[in-house]
Amino acid sequence: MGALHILWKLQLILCFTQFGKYYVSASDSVCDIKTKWRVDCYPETVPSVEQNCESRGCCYKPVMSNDNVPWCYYPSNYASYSLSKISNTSYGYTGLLNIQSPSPKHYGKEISWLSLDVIFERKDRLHFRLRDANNSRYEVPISTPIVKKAADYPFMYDLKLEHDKFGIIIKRKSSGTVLFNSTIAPLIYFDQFLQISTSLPSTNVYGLGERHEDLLIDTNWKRLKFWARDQPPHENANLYGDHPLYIAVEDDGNAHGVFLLNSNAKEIELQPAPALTWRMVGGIMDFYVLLGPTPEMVVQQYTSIIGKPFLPPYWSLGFHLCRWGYESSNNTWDIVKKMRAASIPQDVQWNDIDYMSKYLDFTYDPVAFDTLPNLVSDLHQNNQHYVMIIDPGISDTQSSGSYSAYDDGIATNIFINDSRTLKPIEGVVWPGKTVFPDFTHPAIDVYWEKQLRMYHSKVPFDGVWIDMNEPSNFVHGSTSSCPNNLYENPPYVPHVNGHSLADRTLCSSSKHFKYYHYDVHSLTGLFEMKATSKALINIRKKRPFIISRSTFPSAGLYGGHWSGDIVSTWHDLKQSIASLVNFNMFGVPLVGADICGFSGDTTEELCIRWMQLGSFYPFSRNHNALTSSGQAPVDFSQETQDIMRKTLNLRYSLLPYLYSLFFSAHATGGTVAKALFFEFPLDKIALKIDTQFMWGNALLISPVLEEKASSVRAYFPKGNWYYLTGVFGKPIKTEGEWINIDAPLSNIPLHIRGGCIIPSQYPAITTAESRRNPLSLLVAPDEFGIAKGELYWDDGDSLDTLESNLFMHVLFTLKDNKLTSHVVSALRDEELVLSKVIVMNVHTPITAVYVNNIRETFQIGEFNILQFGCSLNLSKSFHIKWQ
Ligand code: MIG
Repeated sequence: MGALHILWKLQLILCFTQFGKYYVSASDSVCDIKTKWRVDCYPETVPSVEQNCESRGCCYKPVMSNDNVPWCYYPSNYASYSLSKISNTSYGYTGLLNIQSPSPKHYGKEISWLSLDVIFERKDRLHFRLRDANNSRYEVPISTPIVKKAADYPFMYDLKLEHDKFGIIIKRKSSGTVLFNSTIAPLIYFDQFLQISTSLPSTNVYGLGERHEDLLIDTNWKRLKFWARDQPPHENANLYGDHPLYIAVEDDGNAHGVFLLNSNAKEIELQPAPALTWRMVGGIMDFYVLLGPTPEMVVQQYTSIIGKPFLPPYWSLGFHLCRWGYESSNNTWDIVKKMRAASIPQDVQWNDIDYMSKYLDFTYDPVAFDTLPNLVSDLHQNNQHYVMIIDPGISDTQSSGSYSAYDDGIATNIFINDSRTLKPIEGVVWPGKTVFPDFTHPAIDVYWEKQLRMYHSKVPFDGVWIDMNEPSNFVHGSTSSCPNNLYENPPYVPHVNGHSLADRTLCSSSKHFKYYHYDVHSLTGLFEMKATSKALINIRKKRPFIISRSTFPSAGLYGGHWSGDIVSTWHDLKQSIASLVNFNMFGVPLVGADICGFSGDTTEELCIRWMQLGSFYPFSRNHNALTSSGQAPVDFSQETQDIMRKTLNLRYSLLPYLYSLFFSAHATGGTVAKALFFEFPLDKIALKIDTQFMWGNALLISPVLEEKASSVRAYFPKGNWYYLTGVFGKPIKTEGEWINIDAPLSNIPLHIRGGCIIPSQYPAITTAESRRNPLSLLVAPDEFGIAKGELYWDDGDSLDTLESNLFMHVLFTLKDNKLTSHVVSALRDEELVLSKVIVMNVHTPITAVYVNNIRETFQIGEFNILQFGCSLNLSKSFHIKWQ
């Protein structure tokens, strides 16, 4: 090993010319690398030319092709780090890495000594990080588990460290599949340019957001960018949030995840090897590898690091209506009244920025919105809720003493400062010139709660919509531009939209209490969610409801997300599916897109199809832009209103199931809505499907996504399925196939999977009312006549019902014509009644049904559907059998 090492060094020294330039010639064998394995040595926006490639010590070989194959790439012997010391610790290993020979200084200050920690945190979760061995660097200030002692053997992974040219190789023990292998390219660690590559076991790669793209990530030389940005969603752009997690499905159907905990501007370059390269402009390399082996388990392992999703209030699973441009509280109220008169379910009415006086946060327009408090109390009297928007920009141009949001902030020095003046940095947003609260400031909670409480005493809102928190700024950097320094102009700028970190936001060198904006920019939304959540809990003493535009890992602990300014097009209708299943992977299950689209005018048909799909968004809100034509259900014809009412009634009838999924996600950290591959990772077709999705493991939603279509070509993975809409109860038995499903304008195709039992409830126009109705069970047997399901229930609005054990949890099982319940946890005061059971596809004839041994009348309908009534308190175990 030693001799090789010396030889290796010698070779590098020979490559070093006296002009301080590295030199490799493309004909050198070290440049003999297959095209698909080339790792980009010149990721800058301008194409590399031979000279500057070679001065980096890299290989230069042009390739004529349409994709982005790098012409300049790392030779196989490029200088990297060597692992010079490694020792065992109670948690795993600690090691020391030393740069083998200094790299060409293209990226500023190189860090010569790195410390390595490998932590065997759990048998299914491996953690490793690389830091500067001598100086502390910025690390993401979110709380993650601190593990001081390795998990017990055996682990699901094998780890190998390459010493001479440092590399980390992680295999899945059971299959030998290599999940992570950083030896494919040099490790690079400059102060403002960090890079590490890994091979991938397959091209089935998912996650990595926020994106407005297909579900399956393109590994054919695709670059993804991460830097929170007020960016109307489109392909190839960095959007509002940053979620550096991918999930990959291996060829044998096992799944793993890789999470890089880093909040600086970043890029990922994917290549067809398959492989990928992470590039970041600061922070440390802090990686977690999650062993699954199912995609659902990967998400649970991920949320074991970043935190499990909050439990939303039950009412927030109802239908929400919003638009920008109601213009007055009376107009807003009119819509609410029309919705009630049309008996269309609505739980929540929203207001956009037009409610404010001069767009000032924590105020309302005393003229146009004079009746706002009356509207809110009317909503409350009708068991409905009210949510309004708050933007982070605080006006700094109001007369002194007249605007406490500014005055209090100045008094406690809460705003983000300009690094030149150490005075609040000023940008421009809706109210004109504004300053920006520093949500990472230790005193932010007091300040933020005070403002919200003051406004709540005038307008008792029930939740907060936080927008513009990338943060968005209508001027570049600030009203007095940005200084010229390494934060504003780092040696390498990821290919973010706008070509500059300060574009449409604040100067990167702005000073937070402890951090530079450069490091914490993409955390703005997360920290605003956190402060808003705390404030809401203190003010309302009930479950908080927050929807945020910008998000980062851990956002799901505090609230949900909507996908921003999409367009009223069929394309964006379709793309909303990938975005909602992605956010479920990111631990933010409460997610939806603006139903009927935000900008542009919808058509009646598009809006019908969107209301149908949107009635299956975990967060279901119709929202519209300022100048777009009306798209509330009551803005359309009677026929259309009938269809929209029908689809919302369908949603409301399924809310006990949806709520159970949220409860389970809160308790176990999994998903609510998911892509088909989550349930069918071995099905090659399911791996690509993003035109359909599932609620839990039971419901398959196959929306119409095309204009003038009256059927859907839907994919049904292997198993038994039953129609819930259209021909109710009709069975499908398949080995996995595409089936044309009728979908007249009045219907969204919805199927239940054999093997599942779901609770449902008679709908009503608010959840407060639907919650009081008795429940039904829908039982869908698999090929062996077996089915399982569960129900979670609580009062729907109190804090910490899980922690205080104030919830009901019941398991249902069907086997051998017997349906039984097992009460894991019972309700104390409330009584929840089961009044009906529907069992698909029973074996006939049936002569008798016994509910807790008492004979009950029953019906057998078409497709052998068995149906009977009952009156059972769900807090008590029951057994039902038929013969
Ligand atoms: O600069 O508040 O994404 O939902 O209607 C636009 C007005 C600001 C962007 C949000 C959108 C909202 C709009 N906002």
